[in-house]
This record gives sequence, C-alpha cells and structure tokens, in this order.
Amino acid sequence: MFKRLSIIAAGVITALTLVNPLHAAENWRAWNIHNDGHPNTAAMDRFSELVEEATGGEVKVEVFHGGVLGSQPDALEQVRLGAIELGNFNLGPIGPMVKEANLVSLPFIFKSVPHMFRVLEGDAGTAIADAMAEAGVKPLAWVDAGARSFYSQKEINTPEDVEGLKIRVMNNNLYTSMISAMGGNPSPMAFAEVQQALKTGVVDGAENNFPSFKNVGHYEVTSHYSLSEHLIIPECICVNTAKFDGLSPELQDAVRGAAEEAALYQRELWAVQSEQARKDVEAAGIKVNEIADKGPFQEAMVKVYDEYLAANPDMKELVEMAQATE
Ligand code: GTR
Repeated sequence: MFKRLSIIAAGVITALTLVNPLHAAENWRAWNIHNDGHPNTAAMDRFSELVEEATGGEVKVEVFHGGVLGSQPDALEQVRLGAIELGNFNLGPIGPMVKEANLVSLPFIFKSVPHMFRVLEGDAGTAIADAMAEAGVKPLAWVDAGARSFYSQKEINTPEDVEGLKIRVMNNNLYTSMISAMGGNPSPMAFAEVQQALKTGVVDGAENNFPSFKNVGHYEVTSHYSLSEHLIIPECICVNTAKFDGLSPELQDAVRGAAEEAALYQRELWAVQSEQARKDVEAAGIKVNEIADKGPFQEAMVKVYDEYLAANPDMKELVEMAQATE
C-alpha cells in the first residue's frame, strides 16, 4: 500500500517538475543594515529588480532593510549557514571569520577609495574573494563605503585627542587595537546601539562614513566630525556559496551580472549622496575638520601592524601586495 502510494507520489512530483517550469524558482532573503535614504538601500532594491529581470523570475530576492534580520555578525553567520541567502556586508565584521578579509581592516592600508578598488581587482582581491567563498560568504560584487572618520563632542586632530575617549568600533580585534594604540578605550558594539550609546554617554565617540553618520542620526548626538579617514573598508553583495553554486551556470551569470550592475549603480549613488550627507550634517550644525597631518595617526598604527603581522605572518604577502599596488 505504502509502496504504491509512494510510487504514485513520485509520479506526480515528476510530472509537476516537467510541467511546471518554475519548479526551481528560488526565493532568497537579503539582509541590509541601512534604512531608506542610504545609497545602499536603493542599490539593494535595484539589485532585487535586476535579479528578477535577468533570471526571468527564477531567482527572486526580497531585501529586508534596517537590519531587521539581525546584527551584522549574526546576519553573516546566517548567510554562512544558508539561513539567509544574501546580504550587503561590510568587510570589517567578516575579518574575524575570514582571515584574508582582514587586509582591508588595517588602518591606512589604502591610499584612497580608487586605490582600494584597484587592490580588490588585483590578486589580493582574488585571494580575499576565494577565502570568503570558501567560508560560505561569496562576494558577487564590491561596493563603495568611502572612508571612516571619528566623531564625538570633541574636535580630533591628533592621536592624543583620542586618548581617554571611549570609542565605539565594529566587531573586529584590529579596531580595538587601533583605538588602544591611540590611548583610547575601544567599545565593540552593534551598529543599532550606537546612537543611544552616544546619546547617553556610554561612549564618547564613534567612527563611520558620512552616509551612515547621517542616516541613523549619529550627527544628532555629536558635534564634531574629524576627517581622520583612518579606514577605507569595502563592502560586498555576498551570497551563501552553496546556494549560488546550486544554480545553473546561466543563472549564476545572471545573478552575478545583476550584482555587478547594482554595485556600479551604488558607486554612482555613493559619490553623490556621501557629498550630500556631508552638506546635510554641516547644515545641521556639525563642525567638520580636516586633519592637516595624518602622519601621527599613521605612526601610531605601526604597533598595530607589527603585532598583527607577528601573530599572522601569513598575511604579510597580502599586505605587501596592497602596499605595492599603484
Ligand atoms: C556602515 C556600514 C555597515 C556597518 C556600519 C557599522 O558604514 O555600511 O555595514 O558596518 O557601518 O559601523 O557597524
């Protein structure tokens, strides 16, 4: 009896599979930490449209904005495990799970955003992408996140100005070392908690780019943004490796193409909107100060590099590759 039923069931499933060309439709969920008004939110929405178009609806991506699917480290773990398929991730919190990705979290490793992209497009970028894919978080395209600078109630011009300040950092030991090397007190914390922590004085300052500084209201609870530009950290549109590898080669190309196009769109939006975010926070009363000489900040980081490379000698090659990239 059971055997007959299962033969019938198998027959029905086979028939459905043949008749229904949509049997393989993939419905993917994507994590995005940002809200409306941030360039990455618009770019991720565009990505979702592009994927649907390019795959003829065989792959659909629903983007969840505002970090509602969890904090960044949690969401990364979920993508790694395949519980969430995709995300727009910052490479900072990827460092603790993928050693190679930590290259981008070394302060002042990149001379500029274009330099950062040139490194990513070279062998160092390939090594990072391969290691990420191996860990289950495969980058489909790289996204701009500008440079990160300090903000607090105090103008910062030298590393000594950071001394004694409690500064929120993302979850990565390189950032705690970076703040400690300036005599500050690092406080790793989820992005969603930072505004309240700044407001109540749990931390004295934080560091980020202009769009994030503006989008989640950090500028409402600080007064100075000091252009230290100590970190230039790229972001990715990243997918669970197994899910991506499970697609046909045609669908893989379509999804990758959509991510590349969305990333180019993001870079255009970023250029315009990060300028605008700066103007907006200045109009709201934030004092933005240039730092004439970043040399002392870079000198303070020598210790961070030395300790990091002593503990991770296998990262020397990637560091040298980045430094040798024109
Ligand atoms: C933003 C970045 C987010 C998140 C955040 C943070 O600039 O886009 O992914 O990393 O910074 O500071 O936690």
